[in-house]
Amino acid sequence: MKLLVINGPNLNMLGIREKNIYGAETYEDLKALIEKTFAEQGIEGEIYQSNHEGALVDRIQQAYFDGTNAIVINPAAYTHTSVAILDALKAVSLPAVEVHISDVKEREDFRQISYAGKACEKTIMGKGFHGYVEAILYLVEKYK
Ligand code: CA2
Repeated sequence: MKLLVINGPNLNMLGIREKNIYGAETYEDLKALIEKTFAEQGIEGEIYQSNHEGALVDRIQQAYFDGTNAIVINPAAYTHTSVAILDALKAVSLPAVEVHISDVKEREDFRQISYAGKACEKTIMGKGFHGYVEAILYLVEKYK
């Protein structure tokens, strides 16, 4: 099984600011946790991060051609604005799980819509970095 984890804008800044919302651990720590989960599950995995909407769309499209079986995605702020990312997820039609580190439903009104979430079969939020582990385990259980 080949799994792709996609992270959107500013998530590379984890642990630097807004520690009260996203925790003190860094993006490197998050990548290490995800890599460990890939290894424990015996699956092939890739982690991709970009601050650019079009680059995220390109990477989702690439997943259709490179043998990816499922996607875990935290589109970050683009969650709440990007129909392009929603359309890309629909276009590739791969099983996808949406992850948010914070509990988005307890936050500002402008965060209450998720476009990408409309193409995802499950959303995990408010569980910190562990949400990524949960998403991977869900997809492995269902599709491996
Ligand atoms: O809770 C999440 O995972 C979010 O996707 C994070 C996004 C936010 O726009 C979404 O509404 C919820 C923001 C990620 C920005 O991360 C930062 C990290 C360090 C310092 C500042 C922002």
